[in-house]
Amino acid sequence: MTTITDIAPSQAASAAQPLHFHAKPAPQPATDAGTDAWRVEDVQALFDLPFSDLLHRAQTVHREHFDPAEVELATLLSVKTGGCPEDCGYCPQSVHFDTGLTAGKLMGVDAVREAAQRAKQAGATRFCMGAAWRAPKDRDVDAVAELVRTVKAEGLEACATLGMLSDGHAEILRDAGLDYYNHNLDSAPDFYGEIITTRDYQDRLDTLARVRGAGVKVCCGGIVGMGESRLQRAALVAQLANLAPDYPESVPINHLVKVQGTPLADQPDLDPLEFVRTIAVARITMPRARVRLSAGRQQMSEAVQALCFLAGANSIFYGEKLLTTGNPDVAADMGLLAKLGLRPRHVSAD
Ligand code: SAM
Ligand code: DTB
Ligand code: SF4
Repeated sequence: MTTITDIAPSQAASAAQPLHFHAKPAPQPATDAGTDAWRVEDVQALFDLPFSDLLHRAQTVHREHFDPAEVELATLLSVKTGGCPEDCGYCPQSVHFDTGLTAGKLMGVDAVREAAQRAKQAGATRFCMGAAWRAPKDRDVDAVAELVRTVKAEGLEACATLGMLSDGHAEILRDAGLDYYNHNLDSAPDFYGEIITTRDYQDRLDTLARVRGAGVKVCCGGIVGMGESRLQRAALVAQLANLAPDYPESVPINHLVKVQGTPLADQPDLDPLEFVRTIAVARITMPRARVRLSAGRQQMSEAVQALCFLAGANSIFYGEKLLTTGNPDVAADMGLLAKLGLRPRHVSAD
């Protein structure tokens, strides 16, 4: 048996050194065309990394840009529910599918103020209002601008997701104090037509350009688990990462919530580790973005959520409800964060 006294000092020193196993160099954005755009094949190569290499890389990038213990809490409110003319195959709010949802009118200022106050009280710093519109009319935008002023007056960051915007709409929302506009690309360009037929990808890109043009911060992500391939997940992430002039400040990664009555209700389950990989790849390709572990957390184990935080997610939807479906309750989320040594982000909203 070898004891420590049998080993020369230099050997003892080296024996005490941790061993470092270096993975193959990981993919970087292509620069050969003089751009720093991500090629889909390079994003796919990230997806294909051994799981531990992928998570190590994502953790490293995360820690270079963020405090890894801090998680943003964003509360959602459906300010106008159901009756949407679009046919997005995942969505319980489309008129094309019978999901048993009762459509409603746009909520008033008082009810929104109360919801914002409750969210703030519970510790949220961002308040996101969702409306089931294909595209708001001018008078809808004016009414939502009033809701934005109401939310801002409570000292919260304001976000809205209202569908496609026309010229001038983003400016009205900006002048009301809107911080972020959420408009997701949702899937890869070549998968989009299988999920939605009432609009196309370019419509989404046009609205995103209007939001950017008005100087409103962009919240844009997608849904995973709709039957897309890994290559298509990579293509979605590449689209997000390559958005010009910069990638979104906020990137919600939703797991499909299967709602009875929608065409995707019986979609086979995605391997949860593939969802974690998607979070990690989003973190690596969009290092400064808030990557939000979004819809689908209620159906996810705590262990998978913990892996998502390890993979670089640093934001969640917080509060019992998403728009129309459930979300973990506040006590459960506070328990999970405490268990993981994570703490909610605090901002002093101006
Ligand atoms: N109508 C607007 C629009 O589509 O842009 C705003 C509201 S829409 C409900 C906002 C986002 O919710 C969609 O882009 C999609 O990412 C997400 N979403 C809707 N239904 C979902 C589901 N069943 N599972 C996961 N995400 C969903
Ligand atoms: C986003 O990316 N996800 C949120 C928010 N932006 C608007 C919506 C999730 C909706 C999940 C299904 C529902 O509750 O209706
Ligand atoms: Fe309408 Fe938005 Fe739902 Fe599509 S995702 S049906 S646009 S509310």
